[in-house]
Amino acid sequence: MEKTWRWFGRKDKITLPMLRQIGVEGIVTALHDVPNGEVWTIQAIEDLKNYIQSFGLRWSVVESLPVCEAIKYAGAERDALIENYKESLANLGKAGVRTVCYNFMPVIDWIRTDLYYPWADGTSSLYFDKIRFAYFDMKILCREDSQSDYTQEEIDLVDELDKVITDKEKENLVDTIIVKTQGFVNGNIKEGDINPVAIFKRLLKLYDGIDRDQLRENMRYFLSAIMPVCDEYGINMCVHPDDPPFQVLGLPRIVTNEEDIQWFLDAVDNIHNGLTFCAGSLSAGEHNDTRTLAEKFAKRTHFVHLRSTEAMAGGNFIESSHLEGRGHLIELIRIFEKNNPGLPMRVDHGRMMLGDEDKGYNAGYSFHGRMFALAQVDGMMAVVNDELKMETITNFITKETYERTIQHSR
Ligand code: DNO
Repeated sequence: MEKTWRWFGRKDKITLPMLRQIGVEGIVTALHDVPNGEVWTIQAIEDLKNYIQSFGLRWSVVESLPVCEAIKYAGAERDALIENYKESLANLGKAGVRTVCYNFMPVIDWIRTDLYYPWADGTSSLYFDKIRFAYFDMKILCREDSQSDYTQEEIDLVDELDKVITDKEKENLVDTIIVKTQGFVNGNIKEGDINPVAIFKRLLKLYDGIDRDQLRENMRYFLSAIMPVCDEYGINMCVHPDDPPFQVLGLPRIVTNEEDIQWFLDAVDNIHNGLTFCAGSLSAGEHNDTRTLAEKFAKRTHFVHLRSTEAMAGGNFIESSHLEGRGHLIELIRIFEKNNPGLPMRVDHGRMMLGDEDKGYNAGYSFHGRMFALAQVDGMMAVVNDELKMETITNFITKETYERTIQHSR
């Protein structure tokens, strides 16, 4: 697999020369300064590509070319936005950047309730606590009918929490769920926005009456419209699974499990319509086994995120070590290297460690933690590639011996 790294552009404190030193080969990035929905010009793309190349690296994957909300909920501006999207894709194609990651999650991208969940060894990682999330939904957003999404036991726990939670904790919850984890990925809400909860509620309203079937149709519409450009320029689109992979806040989520993945692959049956296999997102749902999904969808996977999670009691999950948890990363590398070798892969989030905490990195995107994870994954890849080499040699020897035996017996 190609070792790639998510880099947030020239302003990223983790610089390209640093990445060269730790063995990164390809860069995963986006034109972060271009507002969502606007065309990525060929000049801006070429500029960034050349900058990356001047450090001996290549721009391997775009993450993300964001899909505007109006495309997802089929607003009046949908066709105009799709035209812009196609133009950006064509420009990327002309510049030779041909793997494009995006997501089709309404309003909210990935969700965590805690950015610094402590481990006994002094490091920390990202965490999702179902009751705190339900608290945000029921007591902060005060979403109509939210109660019907939770069990009586969960509702009671939310009421208990309400008695002890501090204002600071409530503020942190809002900041974590809809600002810190979102600002740098989807542009809906940014750091510094006044009253993010009100903005968020307005966004939720846009999806009134849109269920899973309708969202699926909107995804089919979008993919069908862009496929001709992808065919022309050889662009591989790869949708990121919903993180976590279940329904939230009354919004439809449509990339959560095997059936969902099969649906969108069949809906637009074109090799350029593919998947970002995010082991972390998929493994956060107990209904998913990453190994089965990888076996099934390896050929339509264009990009891999290697990260693991540990599902815990009550619907909580934690981002675990890359060597452990429900991600089964060693086995995934084996499956991908056998069935679709050489895919770009990036270690996804890493733990906060050794001073990462004070650097102001984007949530999840620490330096030491990700470097540590990359070293672990590098080791896993070396072992798998060795195994595969041995397998080829053994097959060759067996075949030779077999043929010689046959010849002798003739
Ligand atoms: C979170 C990321 C996601 C991902 C987008 C792709 O860390 O994995 O935000 O970049 O969903 O569009």
